[in-house]
Amino acid sequence: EHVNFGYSGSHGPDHWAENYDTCVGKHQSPINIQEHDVRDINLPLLIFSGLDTPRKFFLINNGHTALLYSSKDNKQFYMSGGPLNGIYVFEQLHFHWGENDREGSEDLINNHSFAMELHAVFYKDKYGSMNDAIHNPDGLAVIAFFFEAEVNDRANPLFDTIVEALPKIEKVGTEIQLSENMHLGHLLNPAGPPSDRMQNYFTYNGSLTTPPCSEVVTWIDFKYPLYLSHLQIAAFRNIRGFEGHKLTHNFRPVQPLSDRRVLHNLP
Ligand code: 1SD
Ligand code: ZN
Repeated sequence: EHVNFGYSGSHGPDHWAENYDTCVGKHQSPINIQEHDVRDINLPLLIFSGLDTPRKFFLINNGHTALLYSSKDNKQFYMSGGPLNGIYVFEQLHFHWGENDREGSEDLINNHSFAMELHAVFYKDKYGSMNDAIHNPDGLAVIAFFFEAEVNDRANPLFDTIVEALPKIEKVGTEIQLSENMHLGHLLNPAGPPSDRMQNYFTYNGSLTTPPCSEVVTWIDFKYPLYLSHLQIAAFRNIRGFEGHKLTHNFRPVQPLSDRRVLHNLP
């Protein structure tokens, strides 16, 4: 197993630029979103299509995160509108977490770290694939959901299928098909689309939060968090990374905002 990057020690974020120049770029992610510095704006409606179809999903431990993807022939989950020009096709979703519930998100809001962050990665349809899209400034769009630990420690049943499958992908490179077809619409938007919740987001131009840190991502961060129980979040910390240690944290520290301005779409 070849470790190309990690989250601590000699492979940690401070060393990424040694192998990947872009990681010291001026428009990197994640960032700390300061609400008093954002510009309120009314963007066109952010539109999702194909959210309502339950799909077969695969869960994989790639050594950096737990990642879900749907079968390749199945490209019916699209996003458009909002800050985006053109149509973006869903590729995969994955998670970032920390050693405890007080850290774990990549972007912060008013210096606040959430316990976890979900990224659903989309590439621009006209570029045809993730690999080609990544070479274009408007190539990718990532929607981010923050998670808090439920104060009453209630589990979120919508995430049970994923959480229960995590022990089966403990080792790097392992992959399983989820036992139940998943309904992304329910998972990401329990209130049922379209709703104001999905129109209340921050958006800015940034990068992949992992090497090669390409500055090609339109970030869309939903303001209101989702909830999981403490135990559901803790289950993610048990999957293993490259050296066989538990992957206890996999978030990149915040990067300078530089000359960028974060927009806040008013629902
Ligand atoms: O960390 C992910 C990485 O796993 C990969 O999915 C990449 C896209 O190729 O995106 C980054 S992130 O910026 O979505 N965290
Ligand atoms: Zn991510």
